[in-house]
Amino acid sequence: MIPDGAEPFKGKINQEITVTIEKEGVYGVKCTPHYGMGMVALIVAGEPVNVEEAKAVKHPGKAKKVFDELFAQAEAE
Ligand SMILES: [Cu+2]
Repeated sequence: MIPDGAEPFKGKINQEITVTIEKEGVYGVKCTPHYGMGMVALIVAGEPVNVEEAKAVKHPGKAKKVFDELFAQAEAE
């Protein structure tokens, strides 16, 4: 769930990471051990150019519900 040409990023457990977003669009973020429990985030940088592709991604368990809520919230802003 990142725009075309954007760099994927990955942090280690319990370590802060700093990411500079270079390409506009939406970025899905998941906590690997708690993904199925819905521990996910959505970053919207500039225009959400890849939102339809991002919405088409399938997610396990509660992650789907949380992403649906995050997309609805992003669209309401
Ligand atoms: Cu987690």
